[in-house]
Amino acid sequence: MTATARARTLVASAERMVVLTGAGMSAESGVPTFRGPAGLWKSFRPEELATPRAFARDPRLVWEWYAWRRSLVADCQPNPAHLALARFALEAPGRTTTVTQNVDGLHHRAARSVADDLGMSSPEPAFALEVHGAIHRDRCSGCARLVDTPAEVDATDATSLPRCDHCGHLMRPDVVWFGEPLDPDVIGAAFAAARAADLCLVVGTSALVHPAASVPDVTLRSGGIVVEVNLEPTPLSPRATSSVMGRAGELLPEILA
Ligand code: BV8
Ligand code: ZN
Repeated sequence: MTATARARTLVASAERMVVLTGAGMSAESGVPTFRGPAGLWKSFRPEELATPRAFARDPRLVWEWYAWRRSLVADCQPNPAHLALARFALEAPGRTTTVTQNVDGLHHRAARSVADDLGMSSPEPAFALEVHGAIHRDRCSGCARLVDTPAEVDATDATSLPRCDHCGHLMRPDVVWFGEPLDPDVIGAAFAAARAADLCLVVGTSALVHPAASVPDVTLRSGGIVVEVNLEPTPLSPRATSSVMGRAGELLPEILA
């Protein structure tokens, strides 16, 4: 039996599944991953820009990076991996919970388009828990007020950066930076789904960033198993019952068929 066929059998016999996704899930949509050559921006490592200290030191530079990523993501479409997962979740509501580290919103977009195709009123069962936030939303760095559809950011000079019309503080992307706590309700829901799952499907993540990277271990500790899909082995591979090497966009439609 091929690794893909085995993964498909394991997924088919799972009662409750939690899915953890990372940048590799969106790679085939054209969104650069973090590690490896594609992750660099103007020779900055993501960890150098995605921090409160970087924003305090040079908000214009940080906004220039997020404006670049926002415009890039806006031109990307969900790929067959996002669509297969959305269909799987919508066809058996309550059976699957998706937890994503991605801030690109592509899981939500896939959920909406598949729900339309299936003539379903609510895409919500296929919405992902965005534990690291969402790049298309702004949040005030002072009063935390959210702006869902922010204006395009002109990051050419610091005086033109967006400010809160309530308290005047600088707006920032509504993402979680390194050294910042995750939203306790969102990560709490992710861990609860991981505890209740008998299978954790891990797709396109190097499983290095915490606490998201410990979602599979929560499922393992509560007696469940891990199935991994990645281009290459990761620190998680030794703990996976099945590790399928390849591209998520090609493998997930087969595994979730
Ligand atoms: C916090 C949003 C505490 C912003 C991101 C325990 C141990 C060690 C360190 C820590 C620890 N606990 C906390 C830390 C510190 C830190 C951390 O984990 N550091 C790491 C670097 C060691 N964690 C934090 O700081 C977290 N906060 O702990 O707060 C606290 C508590 C109370 C009060 C104050 C503080 C916050 C972490 C969140 C940071 N924000 N993103 C933005 O996007 O700009 S993280 C960001 O990087 C992503 O969201 C993602 O999580 C991570 C990138 O990882 P991946 O998604 O896996 O991407 P990567 O490129 O690495 O890998 C891609 C994979 O896909 C590869 O394996 C590749 O082979 C594969 N692939 C590629 N193409 C394909 C594919 N697979 C299949 N198909 C393909 N086509
Ligand atoms: Zn404010």
